[in-house]
Amino acid sequence: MPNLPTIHTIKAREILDCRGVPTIEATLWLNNGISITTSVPTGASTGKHEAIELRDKDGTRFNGMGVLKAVANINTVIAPKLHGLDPTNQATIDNLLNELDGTENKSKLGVNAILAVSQAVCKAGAAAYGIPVYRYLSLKYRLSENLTIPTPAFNVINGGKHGAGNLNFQEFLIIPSSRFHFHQGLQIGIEIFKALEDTLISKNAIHSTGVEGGFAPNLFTNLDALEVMMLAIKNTRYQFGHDVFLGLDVAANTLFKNNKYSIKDRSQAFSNKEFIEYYKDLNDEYHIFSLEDPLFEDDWTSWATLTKEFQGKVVIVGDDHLTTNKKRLQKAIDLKSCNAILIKPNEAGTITEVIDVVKTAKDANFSIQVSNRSGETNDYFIADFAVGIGAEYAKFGAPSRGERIVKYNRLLQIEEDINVTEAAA
Ligand code: 2PG
Ligand code: MG
Repeated sequence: MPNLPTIHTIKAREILDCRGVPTIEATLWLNNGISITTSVPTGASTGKHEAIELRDKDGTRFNGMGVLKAVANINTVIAPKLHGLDPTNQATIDNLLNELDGTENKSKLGVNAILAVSQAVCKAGAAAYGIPVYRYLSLKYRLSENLTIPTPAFNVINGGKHGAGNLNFQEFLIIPSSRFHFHQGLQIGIEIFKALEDTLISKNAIHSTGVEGGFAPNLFTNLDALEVMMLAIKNTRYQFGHDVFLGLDVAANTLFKNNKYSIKDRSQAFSNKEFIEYYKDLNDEYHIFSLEDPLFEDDWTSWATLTKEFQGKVVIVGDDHLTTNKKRLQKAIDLKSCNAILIKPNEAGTITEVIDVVKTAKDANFSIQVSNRSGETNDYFIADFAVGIGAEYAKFGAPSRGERIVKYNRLLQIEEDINVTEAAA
């Protein structure tokens, strides 16, 4: 076997995400002259247990959101330590990054700096073998038996911190049945998205879009949004409950104040118990397939009650609740507070840690949803990652806008690549 190339150097720079907010891009050169480039996303609705992004807080640049300190951490602290290392030694390099940082939440170097390097090393490892990232991850970690494309979950209506501010729930999702091939599911998502636009126009509702490319309409209540989605589905040839399903990311932290949940659908705030009853009614009406962050992130008891009430019939997803964190996931497994995890690499920080979380979740039969962030770049690493770890679902925003579409298009490429290579084998 020929010698694998080693890392020559890595260089980071400040670029902008899709909202015009600074983020980090890094280029890693191998000693055989091959280079790879990657960039990391950032979130708007962040859970308080996520690893910490380093921001400059210099009010004279980008409203304090610059990342020059994190960039400098890569170029001056991390880069000299990587020279000569084997890029396929992901765990060794990730351990080194954590040692250099030395904090529990990656606040010294910044999770944005650490993930940019860890992701670059992963891409470089694949490049060293000359294979695509999804295949490299699959062969290296063996987290699923077969290579499959995750079912897409399309964020077609943006509310909460992602919308125009008049809907409380953050994401209203369309999820095609997993019996469809990925390219069919994508087509279904696009056709329903178009039908949704037509439905909003016919109702004289605003149909401009929010942060993740979904519509941010001026509807009266959250239920109105679900009704409009049902109407849109009816106007297509797809059957609700058979071909397509509904999902919600409530991002309930934003609704939670003084131990109560407020939504515009009701003048009085809900207690924990009342809110769980509300979800049960909602599910009777709309057969919610997947329900993300329905409750405040640290209310473990109410999460466990809700999960028990739904008896495995609804996918209860922990995002802010778990923050891709192994300790929180273990607690969720022990308390049965949910049955699915949202995986966002930049909540954790290194690829090795994320892989460990995925493995723990799979061993506990948790369903895996890999997610983009609201502040995305055109990097499609996350699409390869979702296939490489064998995720069941991929939540990459609406089927519109370049930074979202690039990830869905990458899944199309991978679908074809798998088919061609399997036929050739
Ligand atoms: C979420 C995400 C991604 P953000 O809450 O699931 O859709 O949003 O990146 O703003 O945390
Ligand atoms: Mg979420």
